[in-house]
Amino acid sequence: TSKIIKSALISVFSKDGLEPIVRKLHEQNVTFYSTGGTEDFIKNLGIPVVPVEDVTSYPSILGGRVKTLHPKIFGGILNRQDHEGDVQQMEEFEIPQIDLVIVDLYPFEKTVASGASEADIIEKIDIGGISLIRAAAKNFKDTAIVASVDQYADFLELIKKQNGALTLEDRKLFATKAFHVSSHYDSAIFNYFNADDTIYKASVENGQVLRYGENPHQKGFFFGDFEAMFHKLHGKELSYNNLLDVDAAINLILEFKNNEPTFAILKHNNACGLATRSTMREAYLDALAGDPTSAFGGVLIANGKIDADTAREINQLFCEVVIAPSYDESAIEILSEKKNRIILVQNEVELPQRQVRTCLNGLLVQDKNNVTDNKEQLKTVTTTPPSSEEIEDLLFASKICKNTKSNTIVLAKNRQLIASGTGQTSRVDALKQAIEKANNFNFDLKGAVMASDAFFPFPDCVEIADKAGITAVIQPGGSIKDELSIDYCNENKVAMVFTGTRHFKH
Ligand code: 93A
Repeated sequence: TSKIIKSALISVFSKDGLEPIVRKLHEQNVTFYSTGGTEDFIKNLGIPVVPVEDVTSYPSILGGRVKTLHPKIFGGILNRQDHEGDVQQMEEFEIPQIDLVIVDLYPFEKTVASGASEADIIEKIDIGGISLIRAAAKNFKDTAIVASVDQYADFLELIKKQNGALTLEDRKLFATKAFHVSSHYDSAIFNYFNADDTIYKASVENGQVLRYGENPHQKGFFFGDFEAMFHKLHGKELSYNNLLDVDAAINLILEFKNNEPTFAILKHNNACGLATRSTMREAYLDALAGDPTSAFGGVLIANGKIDADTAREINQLFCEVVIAPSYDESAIEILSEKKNRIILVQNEVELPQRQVRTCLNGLLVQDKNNVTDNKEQLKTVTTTPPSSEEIEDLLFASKICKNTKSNTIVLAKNRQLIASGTGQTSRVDALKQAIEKANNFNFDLKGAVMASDAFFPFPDCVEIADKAGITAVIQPGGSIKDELSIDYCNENKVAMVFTGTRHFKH
């Protein structure tokens, strides 16, 4: 798969750094083909070069707009050397083999940035160069591509190291970089043409428009296939905030996919109620009991079928959205009594494994947090171990914690979310908020468990929790002051387990 380079087409805007490449390739008797300015540059090095015009028998026309766009050039780049027919046609049409293409495109972005006129900018849309790049990259099995001045140095080092030869892996890597160059280049052209948001506005006409964004003065759009994920049985159009809540809800309930009936109520993307019970009705009622105040206007989700009994209970609550994998016919009838209530059937659809959000003038991309804490992973760090009921509650709490905005503390007992502190700037504040909420709704925290999305830098949290009646704690561990929290727990017979996995969510 390693191939020595014998011929090269070079057509570059930036000649900086080209000379040592040309000299190195010349040492191994490479035949050069080239365009106007680049050809002059090579000739001036005293190295022989064939003008593309000699290959095409065509001059550069239309002021240089058409110089390399010719079957004899593209044939030389795109032919497959293991295809009998290709080899024959190469001979038949006297097409020269081109093993390597070096291109550096017209500087489109720089020209835009310089404030040049539209005519000048349009002239800097490279057509031949981008085609050469795409052709060579497509045919990486036989042809090598260097697609930017930024790659000259790496390429030179490689051919020096490998005596003028490239492996298939090398060629594929350069092809990958080439498509990166070409896609970036086309995006820049698109952004220039779309400067007044023509396409953004066109999507309004395409019906992906939302009533508004997060607030009524913000425009909002959804780009995705909602219908593939959900079947809407009833209710008004989903808003931007509804969609965010639905996203949070399905990710949260996924943690309880194969559990007994589990019901969750969300507000502002966080769970304000969640319970696992032997029937869906009980699960709903105990989720609601977690925070009946916040549940008003919330998004509801069940991990299993919603029956008529559950629907009757839900019907007493004002809620925006109800989601479940299925419903009894009578449950749909009951839930549909409220005109605006959105009822969704959730289909089994894979969720994206990457998460994207804008950041500064670009994007942040990350893998989805697919780790769910499990029993095997827990490390008891205290002399008092958690009971088996506590272990179950700890894992239950940690699933909610993972799906709640940081900093978060989740308090749970008997597979019921009792209270959480969400999105706080300090962990102590999150804990205090959770305890206060639990007290407001008359929960007895004696024997409750606490989950934290990240480690405790000080022993203050375990102390406050202990004094509130909490008997077991789950947290990632890993603070340099872990020992202080562990010591406190040992002295006060609190059980603590480490997971080793942090669950920030911002
Ligand atoms: O105007 S083009 O789009 N038409 C072409 O056929 C063509 N072929 C190569 N521009 C074309 N190129 C570009 O010319 C290359 O991408 C490179 O940026 C430049 C090199 O021109 P010269 O060798 O004359 O300096």
